[in-house]
Amino acid sequence: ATETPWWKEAIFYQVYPRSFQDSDGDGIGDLRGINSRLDYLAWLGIDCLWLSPIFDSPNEDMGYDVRDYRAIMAEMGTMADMEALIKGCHERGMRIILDLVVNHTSDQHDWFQAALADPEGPYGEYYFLRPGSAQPPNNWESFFSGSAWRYLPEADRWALHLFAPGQLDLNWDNPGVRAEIADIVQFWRAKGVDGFRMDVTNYISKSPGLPDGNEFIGQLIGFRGIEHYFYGPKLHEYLAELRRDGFTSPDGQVGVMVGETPGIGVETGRLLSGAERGALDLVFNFNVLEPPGKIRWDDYRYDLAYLIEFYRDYLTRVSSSDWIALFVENHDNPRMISKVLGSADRDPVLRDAVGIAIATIQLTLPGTPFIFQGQETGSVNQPFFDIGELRDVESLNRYAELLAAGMSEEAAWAQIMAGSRDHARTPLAWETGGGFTTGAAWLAETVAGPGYSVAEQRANPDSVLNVYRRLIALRREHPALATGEVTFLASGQRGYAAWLRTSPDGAERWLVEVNTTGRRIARRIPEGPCEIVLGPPARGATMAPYEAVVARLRPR
Ligand code: ISL
Repeated sequence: ATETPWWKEAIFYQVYPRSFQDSDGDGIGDLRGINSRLDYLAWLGIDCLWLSPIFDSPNEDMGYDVRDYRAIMAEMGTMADMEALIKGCHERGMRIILDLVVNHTSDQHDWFQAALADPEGPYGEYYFLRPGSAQPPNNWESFFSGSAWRYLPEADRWALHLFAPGQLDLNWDNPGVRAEIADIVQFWRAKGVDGFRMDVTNYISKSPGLPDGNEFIGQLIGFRGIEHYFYGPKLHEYLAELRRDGFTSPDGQVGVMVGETPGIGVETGRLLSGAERGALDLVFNFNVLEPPGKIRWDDYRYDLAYLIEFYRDYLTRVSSSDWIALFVENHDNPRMISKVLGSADRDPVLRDAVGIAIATIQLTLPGTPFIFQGQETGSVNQPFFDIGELRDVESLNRYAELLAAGMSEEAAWAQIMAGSRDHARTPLAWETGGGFTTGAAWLAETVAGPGYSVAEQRANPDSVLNVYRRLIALRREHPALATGEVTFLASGQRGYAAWLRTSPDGAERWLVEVNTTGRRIARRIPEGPCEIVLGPPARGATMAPYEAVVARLRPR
């Protein structure tokens, strides 16, 4: 029998380095800051850190525009700090993965500068450059507003950028580009990095000839051209090649490949992460974040029943050897508690109940959980008051675009507040009054609310944070909760969800039940004697709003 790979049993934690911990008072989080907080993450029970970008970057898109893949962003520290951080993780039995942003580079990367200087030379082939004509080469749209093409007067060329104008798409059809990327991965693997989260990795292969996008699909998805790159013709081939040439160390160990795969859907996602496919190990399936018909900019209440239903359905569609990633937040999305509760998110009773329900769902289903910094302390959306407080290029561009299209300031602001990525990017509130920096934070300090800093949450045994910690410990102690069978129980009542987790020998059985509504509802599944590990002292006839229960059942 083959051994279970480590990442199937691991709990991942996403650090947004800019906003985690500042060590030198410049208001920007840094590597020494992260290093100084490793004991907190070990205490929480984290197995693997994922750091959002820390490579040298002009930060047009907060590090997702890399200038040098082998250098550390000056504001975040030095290579020696990075080596110390890797060592610090490994000494505590934790692993660490980095963010590999290679669908595009910054326009300040040497490759792009060389391409500009000599578009006919070898570096011209590193990007998608097209002759300067009156119109952009095709009708594709950028995710960050406007055409996906930027005209470069110095070179009389158009260059493709699916994201910001300073993020130019690399031409993966060029074997030289693929070799450079494999080299970058090997460089970091040799430094001890345990793998990568791979940014928009499903976008790397584009349809030959870059044909126009279909208008209807563009309307439907919101971005014209997407059908020409979201699952491109060479995608699988390039990922398998990178696995072999980049992620596989000389000793045969393979670094974990976690694909960030927006818009991929369940069926296509399987083709990328399926155990037999030899491409990625895990993919993030973003359909979990919004129910069908909703987008991030819509102001609506997310139904926790959908979160459970999405993963139930997903789990029935993968084979028994496949493995899924479980996540509800990241640095690109508002806080989940706020999506569920809306303006009631500051009510401590509801806030705790929803935070705990989310933790329970994420930590008792099969799959690999990814927790985003601050999720574990019950963070909610930041109360921003003015567009001038925001820093994210996507929010700023979108706001300007909406106003230019004639929308009122009020309506445009409401949209930005529903979906802004800056909600999740404010600094982690370590203690009352901050604790992130001694200087002025680069983005508004988080208004956590009384009781919701890390220090206060740690001190309160019933806090969201302590529930995360207990559930993580439980999952580690009882493999039934990590890798055991799952059986969803039909209850016949909307708002009541329940599932069993069972160890292969049947000796261990766990019952999880969640009230996904803000109302008191009847408890449905009768069970004999059980030991309640999370929830009210006894299983009464009804469940409180958003109540979650984890109970150990007698073996059959
Ligand atoms: O915000 C989005 C587009 O409207 C998301 O779809 C997001 O851009 C997408 O998930 C890709 O995200 C990743 O790549 C981006 C970067 O801005 C995000 O922070 C990153 O997570 C470009 O590198």
